[in-house]
Amino acid sequence: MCDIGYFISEPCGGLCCANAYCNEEDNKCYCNKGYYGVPTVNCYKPCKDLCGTNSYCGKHNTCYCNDGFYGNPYFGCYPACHGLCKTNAKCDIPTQKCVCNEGFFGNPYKICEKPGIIQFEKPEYSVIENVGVVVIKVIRTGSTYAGVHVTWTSHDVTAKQGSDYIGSQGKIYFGTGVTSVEIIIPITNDMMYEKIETFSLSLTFIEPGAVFGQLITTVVSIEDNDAPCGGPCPQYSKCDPPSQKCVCIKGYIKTYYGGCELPCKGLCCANAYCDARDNRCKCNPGYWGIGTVKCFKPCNDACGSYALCGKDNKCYCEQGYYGNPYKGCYCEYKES
Ligand SMILES: [Ca+2]
Ligand SMILES: [Ca+2]
Repeated sequence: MCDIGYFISEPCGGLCCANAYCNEEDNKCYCNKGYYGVPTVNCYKPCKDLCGTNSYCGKHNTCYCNDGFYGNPYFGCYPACHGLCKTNAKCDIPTQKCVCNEGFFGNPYKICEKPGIIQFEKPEYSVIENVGVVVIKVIRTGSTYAGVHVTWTSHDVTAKQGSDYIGSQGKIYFGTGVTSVEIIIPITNDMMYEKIETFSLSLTFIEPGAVFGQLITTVVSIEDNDAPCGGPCPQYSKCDPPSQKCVCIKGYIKTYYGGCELPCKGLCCANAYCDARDNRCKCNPGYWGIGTVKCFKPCNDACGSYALCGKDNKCYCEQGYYGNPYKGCYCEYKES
């Protein structure tokens, strides 16, 4: 029972609403911890305690994602692209998809790299004509992520497109992960002797995703394997490069049948010569004999003055002269 003059009074006059309490010290209503509002009217949990992870209750008692977080704040907010963007990649906020940074290519969820470099493997190639093809390698270093088309063009130097090799232009494709692609150029085997012939190949256009390196031109030499003059020249002849015909070597002459042989077949004996007019051996002037057998000086050149060599190869004094024809003849007869 209360003393006289007193009556039961409820704390704070019983005015505190639900989720509020009366503070005995000042006899005032306050919202319970974690509740907001006017404690005599309505105490409420912000946003009805519905905000998910990484979100907060803001204006109009509405949930909002924390700064740098995205998604539905009532179901929980997540960092940009769920934090899945890897090296050299960033999150595209509107789509929440990872993309490679500008100038980089690759899989943004794994790695993005600088564009691959495409160029010829070697500055020059050599091929033997009868091999049939030359295989020219184009290589890619660095990122191999992008699928890239590359075009090439050929240029004649001394070889001619269409007759010495086939292919004026073409296109090659580097698929993802591919580091090397071959350009195969057919070489014409013309079976004709010729000098080394050359042509060049240039890379001309490349799709984005890769860039050209330094080596975008290569020179191809076609080495001839055809024999000079179409094969070995006959005996005593050699190939004349300008005309590509076999010609007789020095000192030899052409025969009626196309071969080469020594003048007079080389049968002339000493002190004889081959007469080009009839290809026969003749004794040199002042010599007697048969050009292919023996040529000799008449009487061995032993006749003295006013003496002549006879058909029997003996010396005789000229008519009207007397004496020893080997020592010299005299006009008058003298007892020797
Ligand atoms: Ca050729
Ligand atoms: Ca040839």
